[in-house]
Amino acid sequence: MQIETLKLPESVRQGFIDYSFPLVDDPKYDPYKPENFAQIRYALERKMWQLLKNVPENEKQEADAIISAIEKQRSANGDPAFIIDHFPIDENIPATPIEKEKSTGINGKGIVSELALMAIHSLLDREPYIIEGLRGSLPVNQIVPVKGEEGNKASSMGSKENFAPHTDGSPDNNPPEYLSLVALRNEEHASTNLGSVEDLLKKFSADEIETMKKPIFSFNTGSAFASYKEINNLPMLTFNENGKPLIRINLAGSRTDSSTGEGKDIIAKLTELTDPDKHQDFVEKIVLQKGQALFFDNKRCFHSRDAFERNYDQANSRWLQRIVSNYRPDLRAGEFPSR
Ligand SMILES: O=C(O)CCC(=O)C(=O)O
Ligand SMILES: [Fe+2]
Repeated sequence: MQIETLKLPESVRQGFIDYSFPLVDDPKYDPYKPENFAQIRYALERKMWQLLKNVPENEKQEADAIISAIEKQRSANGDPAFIIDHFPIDENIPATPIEKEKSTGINGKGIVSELALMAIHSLLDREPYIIEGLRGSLPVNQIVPVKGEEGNKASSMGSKENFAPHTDGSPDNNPPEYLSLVALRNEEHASTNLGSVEDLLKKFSADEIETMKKPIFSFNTGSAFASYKEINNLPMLTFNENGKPLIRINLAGSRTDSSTGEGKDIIAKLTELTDPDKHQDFVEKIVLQKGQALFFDNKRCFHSRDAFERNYDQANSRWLQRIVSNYRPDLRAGEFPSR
């Protein structure tokens, strides 16, 4: 898979920060209050677009590359991932939160990187949403290595162990379609690994692919969720309207299981092929640097994170922020939000 890295023009980065800061700096304004959430997303999306369309001549090429990547990503047909470099992030990054729930940004209300993630998802025609019960039920999740969770292989709170390959929301009725991660800090150089399902399927026979399409798989949550959830009798492989393969998987422990032997064999083969330590050529190792944001189709890719040693000083520990989103429903066409 090709993962393009595109630079956000400086005038867009700075313009977005200048626009957002008065907003988040107002202690009375909570962007994540439900009635504000939709409104602010719309305002941020418009601002980002306006900035991209009005760059000075010397930044036109950079801006056009971003606009073209955004347009390609709107239909789930082209490359399933891209990286935006020079992403708007807070100038003074606060200490990495100890707790998984809340960022300690401006007034505890979130910081500019969170708002920029929302703006880009909206431009991609996706609506960020809140995963109820996960990490304080906030739209932006703080991905930090949590003390006491070092050995957790099934959660982004872990560190010392590889975080197993997965798609987000595997036990959900409607797993997120799109996902992004922005790095505020990654001094530990922990790698996020991304592979495309299209490339992965080349390693499977036609019979094995048929097995993946059978409703013989079950998926359950791990410890990150407030309450246990499972979903049964589903295929792990489906296809979108462009014929692109979509997967639902979580290879940590028994978070994906099957009622049949052939299903179990598939899970074993997937575990083997996607092992983060095996460095397969179809898996990209991405060490997100401060100010880089990775955007990808959650179902057209699987992702994992390599083991790393958390900074002893928690204040400087790795800190990513994540948003998930689904296609924006077309209300006029009678579509209703799936969540
Ligand atoms: O920490 C990482 O690089 C990946 C985290 C992850 O899988 C997630 O937040 O969904
Ligand atoms: Fe994930």
